[in-house]
Amino acid sequence: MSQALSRLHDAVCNGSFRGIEGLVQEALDAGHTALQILNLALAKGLEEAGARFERGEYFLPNLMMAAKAMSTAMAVIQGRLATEGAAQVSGGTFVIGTIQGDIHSIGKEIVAAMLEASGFRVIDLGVDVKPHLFVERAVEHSADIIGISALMTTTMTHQQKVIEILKERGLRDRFKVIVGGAPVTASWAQRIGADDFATDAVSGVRKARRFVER
Ligand code: B12
Repeated sequence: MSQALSRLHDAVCNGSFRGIEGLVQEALDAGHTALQILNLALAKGLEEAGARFERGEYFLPNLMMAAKAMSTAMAVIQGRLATEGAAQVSGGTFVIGTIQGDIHSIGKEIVAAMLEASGFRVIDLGVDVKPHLFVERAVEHSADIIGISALMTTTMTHQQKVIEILKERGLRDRFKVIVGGAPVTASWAQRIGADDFATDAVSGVRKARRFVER
């Protein structure tokens, strides 16, 4: 890893959000793409913070600082992520949000940014989104795909409600549904009747593109 990326990785992991914009600029000046910065430095830095939390070396405030550092840095490269993917064809409309009871936003935002970079029109509903709102916004925006993020085993169960509402309203065939987030598995997706699942942004975007290219 280059020095610029390594400094960014450490800044996210240590939650040093002040001045992190300058470190992102240094990495860009050193010739790194926004996608490299995201995948090699920012995401890995947050991953490390999460691992320290799980080992009991970090507490919630450390995580919150790391998350703030990540989102501050993300704001600098968000536009570039979209430009880097601008040459690609339009992908359709993707409604995304984090399910009710869950406020984890970082993974969802990365997926949203990478979908945009890949040519999708993205409608981001934010966090703690009630199941019926996924359905109503998807209808309103004539979406092709609904993406539901959940980072906790306790909130993951609400992903199922979105699919139940789609069925109740006779809309199940109108949208593809992709469930995502660290606790989600293929068997969970199958059990609740989702069309697919993803536990990382790259495969999520690849699967989404497959749906609209059919
Ligand atoms: C950062 C973090 C926080 C931050 C969130 C900040 C923010 N703005 O998002 C803060 C500090 C606020 C937080 C709070 C809490 N957290 Co927290 N948090 C984490 C942590 C360390 C990292 C999550 C993260 O951002 N990862 C980085 C991103 C890039 O990865 P990702 O989210 O997995 O997303 C990727 C994929 O999953 C996928 N993806 C995600 N969504 C979607 C959607 C679609 C459609 C697709 C295709 C793909 C996709 O693509 C993404 C990019 O590659 C995890 C531990 C971990 N290792 O996951 C715990 C973790 C998720 N948190 C946990 C807990 C318990 C909590 C709290 C309840 C703590 C508390 N006691 O208050 C609260 C929850 C509040 C709530 N109601 O939601 C637990 C959940 C346990 C469980 N039951 O399953 C975890 C697993 C930690 C642990 N081991 O205990 N947390």
